[in-house]
Amino acid sequence: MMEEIQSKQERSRKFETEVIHSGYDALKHFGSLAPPIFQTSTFVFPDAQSGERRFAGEEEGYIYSRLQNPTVEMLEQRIAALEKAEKGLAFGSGMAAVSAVLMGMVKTGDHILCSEGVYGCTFGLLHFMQERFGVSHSFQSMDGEEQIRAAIRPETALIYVESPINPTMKLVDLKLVAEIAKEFGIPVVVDNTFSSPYLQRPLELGCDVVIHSATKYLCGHGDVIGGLAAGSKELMSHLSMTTQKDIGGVMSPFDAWLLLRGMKTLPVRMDRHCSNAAELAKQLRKHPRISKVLFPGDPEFAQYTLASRQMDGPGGLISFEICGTKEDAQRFMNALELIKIAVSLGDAETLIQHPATMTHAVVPPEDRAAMGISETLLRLSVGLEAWQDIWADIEQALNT
Ligand code: 4LM
Repeated sequence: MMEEIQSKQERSRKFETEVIHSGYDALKHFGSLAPPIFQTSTFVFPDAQSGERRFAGEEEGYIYSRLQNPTVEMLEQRIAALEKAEKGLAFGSGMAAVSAVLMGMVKTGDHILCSEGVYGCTFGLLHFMQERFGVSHSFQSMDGEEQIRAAIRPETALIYVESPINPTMKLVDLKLVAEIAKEFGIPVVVDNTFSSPYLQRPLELGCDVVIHSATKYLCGHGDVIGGLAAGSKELMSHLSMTTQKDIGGVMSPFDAWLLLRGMKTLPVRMDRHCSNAAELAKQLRKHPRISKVLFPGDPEFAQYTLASRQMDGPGGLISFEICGTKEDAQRFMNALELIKIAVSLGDAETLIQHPATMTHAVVPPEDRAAMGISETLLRLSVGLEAWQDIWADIEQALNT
């Protein structure tokens, strides 16, 4: 136990340094402490032959910002360092990253095995791929070895999981899934948005690709829509030359710069998100008008042992059910004063949303029920304010 704590501390010390310095060398940029924003669409070739060689991949050098941009590359190198990957890729949104990875890794006739739930737009994309491109999928709780094995079909080409799952907070044992997938030669893709690499690094557990909606904790300030993916050099290069380049959902240099800036404070922000959420979960659990609390840091959480082993902290998201009906849940939201009603998560401001009518409204009611999303479930993205103020707001709204 002591060794485990020590190694967690060492890892986070290194992480705290890397998140500030990786991907950028000031002395290569006139000593500018802040990274320059290369706000350009295209790059000038010294002569026609050089242009020809660059297009043929025979000469190093930039061509066009949909293919590569120096500021965006700094961010790609940073996420690779943090996720312990060989190579990172940046996209214009989390969904651009999800779609580029999925479309780049499967083909017609393949099957994608998914965790018991996924973000609503990922659900929509999976259905679109099924209807238009003949790529099937199934959702599966992955609680045990036998369950995972039984869900793998001959045509399963990819395993796609969120952990924790949005918004039910259920966890997937990433090491177990990766071990079984290896036996079958199936790659495992993990959407690591809810944890951020500060709390969970799926590649270290044997998974193959990590995806982030960088819009969330990595940005941390609610002012960027962005996505990231990281994995082996071979796979990321394949994606970069196919679905990233040709579908073209790339990130702008300015958004990459905002992310490079926001990410520097990820560890300090995340520690505060985690401690605030832990205090609030305790209060919510005690309140008579709350019927269920879903928070990986709660000792009564069904997968508390797995959370303690797999994650370096519980994260800043709490889902809870309030007693009553959907209308009661909406009345409670409307009575909040400090907490903002908004989708998204990981910002300084505490946000609340109603998954059944917001992030997961596109999911049909029966699928929502199977995922564990009820009409009274609310998702709280705990911000960086004083937790006592957040609790006071929740308490007054519950009493209204
Ligand atoms: C939300 N989520 O939950 P972009 N993966 C996960 C996500 O939660 C999201 C995305 C991908 C929410 C947005 C409104 C686990 C988004 C998609 O929004 O495309 O950056 O990420 O509130």
